[in-house]
Amino acid sequence: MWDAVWLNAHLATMAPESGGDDGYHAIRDGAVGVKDGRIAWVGRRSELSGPPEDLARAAFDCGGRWITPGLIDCHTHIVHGGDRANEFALRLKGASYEEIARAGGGILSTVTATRAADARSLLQSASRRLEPLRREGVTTIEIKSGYGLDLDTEVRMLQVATRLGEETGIRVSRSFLGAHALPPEYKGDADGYLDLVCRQVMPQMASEGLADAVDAFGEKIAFSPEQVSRVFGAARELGLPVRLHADQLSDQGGGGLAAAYDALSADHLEYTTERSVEAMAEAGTVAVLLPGAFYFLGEVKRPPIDLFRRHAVQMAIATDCNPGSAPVTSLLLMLNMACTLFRLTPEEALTGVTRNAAAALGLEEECGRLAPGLSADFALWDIAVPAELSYRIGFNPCAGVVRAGQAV
Ligand code: DI6
Ligand code: FE
Repeated sequence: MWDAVWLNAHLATMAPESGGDDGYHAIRDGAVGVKDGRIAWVGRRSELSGPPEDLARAAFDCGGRWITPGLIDCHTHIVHGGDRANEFALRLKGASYEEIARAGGGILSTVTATRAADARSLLQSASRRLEPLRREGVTTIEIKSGYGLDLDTEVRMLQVATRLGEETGIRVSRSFLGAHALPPEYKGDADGYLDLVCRQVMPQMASEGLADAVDAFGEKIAFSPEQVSRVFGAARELGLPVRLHADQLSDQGGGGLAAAYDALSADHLEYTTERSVEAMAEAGTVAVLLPGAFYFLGEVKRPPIDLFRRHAVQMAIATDCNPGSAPVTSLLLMLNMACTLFRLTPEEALTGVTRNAAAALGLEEECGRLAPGLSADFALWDIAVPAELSYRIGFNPCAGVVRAGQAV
């Protein structure tokens, strides 16, 4: 006996094992059975083994709406203090993102604001940003540290991320991003800072179970490939998987570097070369595309989408929600931008915030598809066809969100 069954819905299962001849692996007039917070059965309503009241304690009529897996935002910096609206104004007057960063603004201004914020205010401001994502059907979110750059603040950020998940019921995957920028007290001493990151902060994160992965910002204005390698080597020793902010503003061989450490994902990738793409394909590293940052910084060089397709690298899409380069709190808008700016198909875009986003977090056996055994995370949509999710701008057709079998 199931706890509940959802009926009279079309299912975009996003699960190749469901068959179907499009990228949604759709089942028309389907049903989803749920038991103990997990999906027990997915299929056509006509193939149910009996009347719903014999199969489940509760039956929900979805009124012909669509069900997709709960959406997954696999790259965010949603926990942070302050904002950078002033820098936005400066950039509009002609200053570049890199110039602002080199002048001590950028990430470091958010570090100052985050260090000054207590856990309560960090939780409050992050909750406000999470709310619109939740209303758009997001049931899993990745959250990075990286605006503390000292032991106490980095720990506080990931504690707040953990709390955010506990209080909202949304699944939170946490990444330690100590190697995000060089803090002012280590100016001119990157090695000294990386000593702190690798010998003290990261081991403490690991022993307290505060991080699910380790991230780094590989860029001319951040950390070199050698420095990133050092961080990844330390992560490997602690048994933590890695991901990388790679090749966003210049080609640093970031995609290949991430792949060399079997990274779960390499993110941004505007300047990534075919060599790196091949290495990513070989390692199974997911390409996380961040069209909101591309848009907001007015970039013109697009990530090599055709190469990802040709080499069968999985593509995911995320908001990058951060105060400097992507003050974005709509994942649906990112679907639209992935299609309009990067020329993804609507099928690829939805795959990028479900199945492939789960893979980017190492959660492919937990969420991201409508398939038996996975967590019962799904979203209900008032749409006629799934492509509508990518097509509309500023319209939210989400009619309900279920996480682990419960409405959230
Ligand atoms: N993600 C990041 O971590 C950096 N860029 C990006 O897309 C910097 C974010 C920031 O400016 O605060
Ligand atoms: Fe980022």
